[in-house]
Amino acid sequence: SSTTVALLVSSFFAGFLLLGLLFYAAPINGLWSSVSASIYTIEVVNEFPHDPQAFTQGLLYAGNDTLYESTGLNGHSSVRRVHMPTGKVEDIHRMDHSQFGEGLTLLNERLFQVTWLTNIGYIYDQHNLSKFEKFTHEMKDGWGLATDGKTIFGSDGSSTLYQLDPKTLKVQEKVNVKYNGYEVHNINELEFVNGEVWANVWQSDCIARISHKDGLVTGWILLHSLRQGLISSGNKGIDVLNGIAWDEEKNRHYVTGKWWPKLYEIKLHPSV
Ligand code: DDQ
Ligand code: CA
Repeated sequence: SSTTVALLVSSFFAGFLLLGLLFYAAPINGLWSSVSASIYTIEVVNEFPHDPQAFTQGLLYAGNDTLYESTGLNGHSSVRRVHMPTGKVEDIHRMDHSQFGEGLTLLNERLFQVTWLTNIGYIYDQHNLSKFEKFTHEMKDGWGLATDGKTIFGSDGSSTLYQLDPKTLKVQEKVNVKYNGYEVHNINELEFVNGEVWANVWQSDCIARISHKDGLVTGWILLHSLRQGLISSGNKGIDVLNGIAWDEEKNRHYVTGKWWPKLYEIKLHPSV
């Protein structure tokens, strides 16, 4: 009958309307964007000694159980080669008291380091840390550095993730780091991991996994258990989580913090 036809037609349109509303409203309510980033918890698979005097600002793994580390604070800043299993400092360049060491990355046997509150950086010979030269860069400040072997990623404490040309140190690209439409500020120590950029977010116990192409945060790694564990076992004076290193060959992830007595090898577990 005609009423059945009218009912069918109207319910068809009502269905359309509902679907339309859902598609329209879901992004506004964050229904989709909130599920777009994965959350990871961690498991500690190994722990190693770490110099509790090191105010860690840059960290990287160079193969052969060797880490390079940059430390901050005026009068305590350094670049050092560290034997990972023992935490023993094998070579150290102590920086001038006026300098505050920050991010560090290794490319073609050269260590690039930036410094806090300046546009000045240094390039060291990986095999002889007392051999170095100076450079300047165009970021607003020097916080984190990392590399994929071609380009240098940099952070300056804002939400900007830079890409620098390793030859000229000029900015080639920059993206805004965003999660759920919000800018993520305080992007700090960096690591290039398997096509992504991982970043310590200063004063959080979290690492953001960032797509460097568009700046979108694709995942959050929650590491609060590490700092809390250290504090509850008596290390009251430690500072924030900072320092990510990746062993590409064995796909191992290492993290530490400023004045932390330990370096942790961690495994990620996806949650929710
Ligand atoms: N940054 O690592 C977040 C880039 C800088 C940390 C600065 C910590 C301030 C320490 C206080 C210095 C007092 C001389
Ligand atoms: Ca790093």
